[in-house]
Amino acid sequence: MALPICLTVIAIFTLCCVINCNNGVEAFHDIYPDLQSISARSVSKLQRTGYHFQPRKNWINDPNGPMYYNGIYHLFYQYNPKGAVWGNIVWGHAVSKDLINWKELEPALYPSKPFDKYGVWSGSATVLPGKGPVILYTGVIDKQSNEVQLYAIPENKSDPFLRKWVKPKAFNPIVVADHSMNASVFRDPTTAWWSKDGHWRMLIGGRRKDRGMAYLYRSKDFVKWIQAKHPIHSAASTGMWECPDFYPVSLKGKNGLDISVVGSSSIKHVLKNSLDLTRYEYYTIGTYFKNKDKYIPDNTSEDGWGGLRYDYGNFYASKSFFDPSKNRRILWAWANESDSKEDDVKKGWAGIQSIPRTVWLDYGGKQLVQWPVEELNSLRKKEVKISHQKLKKGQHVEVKGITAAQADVEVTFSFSSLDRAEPFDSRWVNAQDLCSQKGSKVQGGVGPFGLLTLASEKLEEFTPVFFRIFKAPNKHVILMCSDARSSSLKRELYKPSFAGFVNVDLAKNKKLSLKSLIDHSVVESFGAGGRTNILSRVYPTLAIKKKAHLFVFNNGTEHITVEYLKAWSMKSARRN
Ligand SMILES: *[C@@H]1O[C@H](CO)[C@@H](O)[C@H](O)[C@H]1NC(C)=O
Ligand SMILES: *[C@@H]1O[C@H](CO)[C@@H](O)[C@H](O)[C@H]1NC(C)=O
Ligand SMILES: *[C@@H]1O[C@H](CO)[C@@H](O)[C@H](O)[C@H]1NC(C)=O
Ligand SMILES: *[C@@H]1O[C@H](CO)[C@@H](O)[C@H](O)[C@H]1NC(C)=O
Ligand SMILES: *[C@H]1O[C@@H](CO)[C@H](O)[C@@H](O)[C@@H]1NC(C)=O
Repeated sequence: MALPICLTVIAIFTLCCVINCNNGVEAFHDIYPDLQSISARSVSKLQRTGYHFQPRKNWINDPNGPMYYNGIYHLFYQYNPKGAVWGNIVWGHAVSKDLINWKELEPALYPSKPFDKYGVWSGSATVLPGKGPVILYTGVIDKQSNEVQLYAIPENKSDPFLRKWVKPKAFNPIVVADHSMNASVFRDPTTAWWSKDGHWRMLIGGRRKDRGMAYLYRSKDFVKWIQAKHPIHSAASTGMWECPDFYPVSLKGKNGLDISVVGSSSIKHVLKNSLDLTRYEYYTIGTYFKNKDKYIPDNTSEDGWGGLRYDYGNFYASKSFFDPSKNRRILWAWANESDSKEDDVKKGWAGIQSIPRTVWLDYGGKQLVQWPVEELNSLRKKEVKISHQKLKKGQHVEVKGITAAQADVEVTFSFSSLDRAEPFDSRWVNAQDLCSQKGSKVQGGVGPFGLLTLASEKLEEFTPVFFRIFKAPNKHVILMCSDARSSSLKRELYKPSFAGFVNVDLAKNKKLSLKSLIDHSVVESFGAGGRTNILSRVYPTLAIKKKAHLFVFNNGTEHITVEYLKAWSMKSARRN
């Protein structure tokens, strides 16, 4: 008799959580105790990705502690070994030589000590020169989710895969919240950076009332940590800052920088926070005043809910690391499912990682640019091309000859005039709302034009990824959408019209480029060379496997030319 009551309570709890999100009440995750230990009898291959990272089965969320060490890339991730919804969390562990083909190992961290008995939550890795890697992570010490910060080190640094990690008794926990802080919103330590004053520094996410903040700690020996007087930065009304990430970027070129590079005049810093309240992230670009232990965003970077985003879609809890082997900074994030928990239990899996992306500062220094790591190209097989294809209003042309459900496509569109651009209404501040008003089916002036991905032959289902250009008083406004509303005939799915604005100047160059990585249940798109990016999770019912099609389309009065398009069938990555 207890079961139905219990289910009702769970349903109410989940609902409360959803309703209360905006009041700043704990929204860390919905919890489904009845589902979290149901092991899948079989794993459904139907919507599984071919080349995005996901473990063989069960639930994953945040990427943790990504690093490069002795020729091997390590990816850890929040993982439920027992079921396909959140719960029973351990640090899953996979290793790779190329960031694309992975070998899954046994979990690296699992609750084993009084200080992490109720959870081994997110954290980061730091490679100490001459000493090897150290993981900093959050341990949950009680059922009230009070959190402390811990460290773990490899049991045997000579093991090339660093399979086993130990949590030394000495000094653990290394950081606990002081009495002025709320210990249940105090988590996700960053990679530490080293300064010439002889200290390591790292950040921990938190909140005071509604103010989101990144607490700063410093240490001489990596085990005794002292809290700085002030957080490195905070912002009003942003709620809990999860998974802060803080790193330098170069003002000169695409090379990444080691996290400890500071103070030079040719760098800026990036601070990214994942907002627990809204479940999306934003970042600012600014200056790190290391003598004052302060970070101040540039006045061109909005510091709040409307700020710049790495990705305007399904992309959360991201984390970057510096790859010294190729002098680049690489960014990962968790992309959750858009179907129901019951679907996930049936599938036997939930959650994928984005394709790892190289990230650098755009010229002008006002935003970041991202692009899939070059190693992904090793999966390209059959290639098809289209060039100088004109598209009139209402026209769509198929890109034939590739596996459209598992593909990589790059296209450059051009147009001869912006005269027909629709007027922009200055009240349109939210791109996603605008895309929901002006989707691909609403014909326009210049655009909508772009790709129809994961499309069924007769377009009963398709996920359009497209641009639409508006005329504002002194400039043009470019909207990029990845609209899931027509993605599936299945109704009970989350189908947002994800969108962002694209900040490029069309006066000089009447061209826009788009790249989409299509992988069964994910469409990960990069607009204008990676300046605006959107990852969508979609679950077609007709446009699956060989029945998926890819088209280019135009639904605006201005003629559009596909200057150049290349598309590739993609091989599956090795994932064990
Ligand atoms: C601390 O944070 C938790 C989780 O958001 C919240 O439920 C609790 O009310 C907070 N405590 C205080 C004293 O603000
Ligand atoms: C450490 O790993 C190396 C390489 O795998 C191995 O040769 C060595 O025996 C290991 N040491 C211990 C103490 O297990
Ligand atoms: C923004 O800061 C720059 C210098 O960093 C300054 O020249 C400019 O006037 C500022 N703009 C605004 C709107 O405050
Ligand atoms: C183009 O617009 C027409 C008219 O609204 C609509 O029927 C059609 O579905 C649109 N095409 C796409 C690809 O959305
Ligand atoms: C991913 O799933 C959708 C649909 O359930 C939610 O609306 C999002 O909030 C969720 N995203 C994250 C980061 O949890």
